[in-house]
Amino acid sequence: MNNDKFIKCKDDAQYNKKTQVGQGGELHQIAHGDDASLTTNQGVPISDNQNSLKSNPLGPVLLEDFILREKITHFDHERIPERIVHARGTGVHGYFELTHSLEQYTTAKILTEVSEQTPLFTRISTVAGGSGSVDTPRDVRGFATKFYTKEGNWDLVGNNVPVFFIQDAIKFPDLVHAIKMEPDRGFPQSATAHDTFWDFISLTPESMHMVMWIMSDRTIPRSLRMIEGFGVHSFRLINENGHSTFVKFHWRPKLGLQSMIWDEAVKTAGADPDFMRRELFEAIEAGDYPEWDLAVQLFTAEEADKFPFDHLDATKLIPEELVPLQVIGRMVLNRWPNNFFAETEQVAFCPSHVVPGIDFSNDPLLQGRLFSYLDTQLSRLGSPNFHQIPINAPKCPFANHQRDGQMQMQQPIGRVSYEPNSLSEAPPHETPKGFHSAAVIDGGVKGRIRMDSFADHYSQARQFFISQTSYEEAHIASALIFELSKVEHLHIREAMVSHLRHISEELASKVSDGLGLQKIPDAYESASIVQEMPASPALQIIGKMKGILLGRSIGILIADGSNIDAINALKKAVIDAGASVKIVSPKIGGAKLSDGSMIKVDGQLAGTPSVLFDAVAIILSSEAAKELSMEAAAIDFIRDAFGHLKAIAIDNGGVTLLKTANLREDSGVIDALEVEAFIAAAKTRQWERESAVRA
Ligand code: HDE
Repeated sequence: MNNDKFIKCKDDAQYNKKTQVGQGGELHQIAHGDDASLTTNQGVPISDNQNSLKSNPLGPVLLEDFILREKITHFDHERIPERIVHARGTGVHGYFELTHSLEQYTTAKILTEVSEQTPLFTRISTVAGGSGSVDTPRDVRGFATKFYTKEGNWDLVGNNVPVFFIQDAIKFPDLVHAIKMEPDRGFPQSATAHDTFWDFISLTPESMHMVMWIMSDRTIPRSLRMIEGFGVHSFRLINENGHSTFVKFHWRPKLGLQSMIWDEAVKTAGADPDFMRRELFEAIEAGDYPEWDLAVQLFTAEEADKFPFDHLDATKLIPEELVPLQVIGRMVLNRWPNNFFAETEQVAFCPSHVVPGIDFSNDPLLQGRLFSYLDTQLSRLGSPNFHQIPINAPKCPFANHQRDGQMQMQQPIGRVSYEPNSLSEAPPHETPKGFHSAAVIDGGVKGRIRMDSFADHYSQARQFFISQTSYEEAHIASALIFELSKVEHLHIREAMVSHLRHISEELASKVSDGLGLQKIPDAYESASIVQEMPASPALQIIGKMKGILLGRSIGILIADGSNIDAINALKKAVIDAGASVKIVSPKIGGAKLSDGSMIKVDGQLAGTPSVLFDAVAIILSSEAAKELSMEAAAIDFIRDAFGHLKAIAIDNGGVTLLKTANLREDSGVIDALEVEAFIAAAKTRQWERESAVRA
């Protein structure tokens, strides 16, 4: 988008103007004559946008200045309430393409018309922080997609974790109050590491499975392009005969799963608070469109009855080993919004937005959500006409007799606004193809009852823990120690350890030891027997990392005198392998290389630490290496890359820096000339190094 440029001549209101036009040409500029003039919202051309109207040059400003008042009033009302949860989010347009028809199970066209592309908008968010919070807290990521299908909008509003904290929607306000900043002090922003969160959790045993997920590295993803997405609840698909099948939805990233190391996430927050948003933006700008497979788990009510848990309980998942995933299509995100507010902020997701052929299950958490989202959109967007905002409007025709309300943008014609009627020629009418609920027979005793089948709170938490690699298990223990060390009340720390004893005695004693508890607390009284479930490798992150460089970023630290051949050889190999390269140097203006040529620099050393990269190379002349050995930013660059288990390519200058940083060479530290070996090492983290850098 072009920027307005107005250059005020000293004494008169002559301006040099440049027209501002949005990409879609949607800007409300009104042309007067040949010129596209700046106008008020009433279309009145403005002659002076620099000075308010005064009674005399030194005098007070006049109330009469309608131009000033209109501009300031509009500005005063620019903000709308941010989302209560998931306030910070990043949205992108894209499409869904079905590759495998589910015709046998559903009438929904989006799930039956193979090769058809359905436009969509996906918003990925953190949960706890405000809209201005950082991108890399330890937090669940929301994963919400609005499909603009031929039969109306379908919103799949999920998370990057397949389970949730609570079983019943009535607990949601308590959970969110506990997780958000504490009301008396207004902090912490976007962090679970505080007393009220762990107090609530320690008194809510049903949250233990989710606790395992949020303490794992799933909640510190490397990139929004490298997360999975889950619809969480069971939904229903309904076919032509009215027969219904349960379904769980899964998004699987084409780039594979990848997470950060905790220390890396903490430092990234300082280096680039918008890291995730920027990374996604840059990928889309570069044409590296992120892609996910959509997969389903399908099962009948009879099969569900045999599961050793209740699939209507959102604290449980269905292991892939029990019900395998079937890939049915793919999502590509390929267009950044024109305007953040108009699209990402105003998009209104509601799990109740489904299309014919898709229906809800009785999951009590889902049932509560069906009410909550519509209600919250009314408060956020201020009008029942929020569906008319372009980002929310269906792309198929829609018509009914709902009328009026604040900010009505449509002008329905005629005298009829009711149904049935005989006065209009082609009134919108009911259709047999319309939405039908599954014909389910429900019965039982009315009451505030929680099913016995919801009582097992530890078995799947335990299954999750034993499914991890030893590195991931260690990260879960460290995360728990970190979080609980921030909790001031001893009894809360002890209560958490008493829950962990049902998940893993080893984990409980590690955490107890890490917290310095004098004695390991007794196990919490469990409402049911903990079942021994088999390990499910699909629950790991490391097992799902892809050994590819695609989508990753490599930083090369250079300075004046760096060897041009080494830089070029590395750059070529990295780009050929699908990654991007950024040159980091002490000065942003460029560096003079060994052959006297100048190289363009992408980031200045102090502002571009190695946390921003997946692997690094250090190519320095011996003089530059000596100079940088006195530079904290350079030492941190290599020390952090080492501590964060990254592959490091070094030449002789790099060796000097390595020694100054007091680091020892290992198999992940590679001679810069061994380009192939570096590429191979950069495709993963150097896990075996971890025991050398963290206890
Ligand atoms: Fe949400 N949730 N939620 N949630 N949620 C909201 O709706 C709510 C839950 C999720 O990018 C709110 O528009 C209740 C589970 C996402 O705009 C609100 C319960 C899952 C987003 C709300 C839950 C989610 C929200 C706040 C318990 C994963 C962001 C603003 C019954 C399956 C969507 C808004 C976006 C947002 C309520 C639990 C995912 C208040 C009552 C479980 C991705 O309506």
